[in-house]
Amino acid sequence: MSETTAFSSTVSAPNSVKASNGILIVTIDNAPVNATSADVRTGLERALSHAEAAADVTGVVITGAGKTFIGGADIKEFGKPAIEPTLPAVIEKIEALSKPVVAALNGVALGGGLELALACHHRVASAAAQVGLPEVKLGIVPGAGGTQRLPRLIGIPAALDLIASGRSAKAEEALSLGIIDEIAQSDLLETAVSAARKLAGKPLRRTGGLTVATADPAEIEKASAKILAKSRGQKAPAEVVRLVTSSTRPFAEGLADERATFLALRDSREAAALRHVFFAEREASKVEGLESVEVRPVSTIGICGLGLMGSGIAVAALGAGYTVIGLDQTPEAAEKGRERIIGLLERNLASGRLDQTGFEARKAKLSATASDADLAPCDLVIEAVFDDLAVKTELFRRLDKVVRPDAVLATNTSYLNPDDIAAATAYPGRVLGMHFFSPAHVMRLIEVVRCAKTAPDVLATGLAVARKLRKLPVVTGVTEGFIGNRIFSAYRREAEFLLEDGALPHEIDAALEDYGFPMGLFAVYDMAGLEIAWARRKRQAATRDPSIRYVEIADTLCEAGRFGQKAGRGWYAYPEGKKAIDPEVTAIIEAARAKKGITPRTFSKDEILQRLLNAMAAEGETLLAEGIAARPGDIDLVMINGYGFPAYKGGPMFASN
Ligand code: T1G
Repeated sequence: MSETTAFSSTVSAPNSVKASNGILIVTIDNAPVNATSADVRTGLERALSHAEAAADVTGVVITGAGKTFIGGADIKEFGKPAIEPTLPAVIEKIEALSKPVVAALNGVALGGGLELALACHHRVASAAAQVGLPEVKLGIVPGAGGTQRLPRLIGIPAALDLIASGRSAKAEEALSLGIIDEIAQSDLLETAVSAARKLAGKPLRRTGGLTVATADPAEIEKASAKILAKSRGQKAPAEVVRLVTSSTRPFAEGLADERATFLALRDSREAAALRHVFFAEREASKVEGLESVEVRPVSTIGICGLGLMGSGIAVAALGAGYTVIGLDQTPEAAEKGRERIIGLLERNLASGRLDQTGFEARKAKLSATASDADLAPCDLVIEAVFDDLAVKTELFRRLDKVVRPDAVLATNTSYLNPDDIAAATAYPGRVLGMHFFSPAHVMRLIEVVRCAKTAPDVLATGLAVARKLRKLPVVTGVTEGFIGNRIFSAYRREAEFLLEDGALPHEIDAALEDYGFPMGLFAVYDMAGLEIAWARRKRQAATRDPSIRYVEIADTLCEAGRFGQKAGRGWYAYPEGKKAIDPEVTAIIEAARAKKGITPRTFSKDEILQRLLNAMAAEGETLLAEGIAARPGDIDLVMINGYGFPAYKGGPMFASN
């Protein structure tokens, strides 16, 4: 006879409540994150009905198996016909039960998971538990009571902060806010059972019946305005503000409005785009053929070149717990680099992102040198030296003599061919590309370049290190500019075609910013500087195919010394540092049109956008056909995380569907 009763294939409880003094301990076991699937909801409903009816049951504890309480509603069910019971129905049953229901948060309680816990009559958490309502990150609002119950527990300002940001709160903060009632000092389940027993037979605090504490209208107004300003055209944050600030109305009315809003947003294009991004991020790290490959152990990372990029990589590596040995050309340069890294850590300390213990631990794991020999203990060396083939190959040849044969060598090159660098080393199989995006301690994206000879376990090691750096690794094949710069070059080229055809820089930038890019292409161009691209175009001039359309406008700007914001003028003028349309640039563009005999026409924002999106998607299709990118979602992730493409539009490949 089984020891447990299975209320469904994912929800069970021990047969007898004797051992738990009349408390029914209900466990949700729905790998990988205990999402509230239809089976989970059915099991919970049956367990609650049993608890209500069973004379020997005096209370209920609900907990999760594994490291997660409940990771949320089952996103994979979105877009499919609803299956009863809905999550709100199960949650309503919990809150209305005549016997106490205690949530035992054994791990993260997110989205519907936290909403279920909020309807319980008491919440106990393990010290490692975290809670949050991240629905806005999926383009939706909480759909099972979160916007109505959370303000009843913690007030409107705190609820606005958590729900509109989608951030998680650790157990300590959740306790101080009033989201949870206690943190288990010993065994979580024992603490929860004891809490349920104390509540048995007593009047129960039903969250839905609580009154929302009055808050300072000015504070609410200020918080709301900040959220709306940050939402940059997304719908969900604005709806969160509306639902939470109106949670003082009758509970049933608020629930109905919340549910209707959730359903409408769930079926929106914006939510579909964000779900696409969510799943694409998880797909990106699944590389065919690497499933059973063992990664090489990495604990010490060498970083060659301690400039802006190298020092950013060092901060990320130190933050992930690695020992870091920095190398630069001279002892002075090495010391300067070490100071730059410490300076970045001090900035994190000052901002509260890092505490003193963390700062000291990182500092203790950092050293800098001008001597190659000091890199001997490194398991992985990442070079971020000047982007010149001779410089990089010479460095890797020196490293061949210093590090172990099984140490991994990674090049951070943006535009060189990593195969050429690998070919110059003694063990090409240990070479791969790790193309970080600057500032490397902030930007999540790393393009992990699979060179022709990269060994599978070296690629797997690069991916594992990238994930430990809390980065978003996307594998790319070898091509000039990899995925991101190939797409960027294609859409920059199309934008310059548009200039010749009749559009102006500020019109193109306005179209991109209206679509959701934080900055237009030409403004970005001016910020990055025009000279590097100009130098590359000059190198390519001799071999350029004259039959392919080439726009000379950017060359003309550079020849006139208009290198961008740093030079005080580029695509725009910058009087007192403020971007302004420059009639000189308009004249240069008009002259270029005349030289090619082009009769300019005006373009609507939609026409401009469509041409740019089509150019990105077309280049993406080429990258897929060439095998440079493994899947469309990878291309979307690169453009969203490296080039400002708005996530709530899903990326160029999603947007082209
Ligand atoms: N639904 C379905 N699948 C999910 C899922 C979810 N909510 N969360 C994760 N997965 C899958 C994921 O795709 C991956 O699948 C595997 O689980 C491991 O995920 C009504 C409507 C919980 C912190 O937004 O933040 O509740 O690749 O790699 O690093 O108001 O998953 O193995 O096939 O991320 O340990 C709100 C989303 C939903 C939380 C665990 N909840 N999930 O992190 O694992 S909407 C969220 C996460 C909602 C209610 C509304 C994380 C995690 P595969 P993983 P992890």
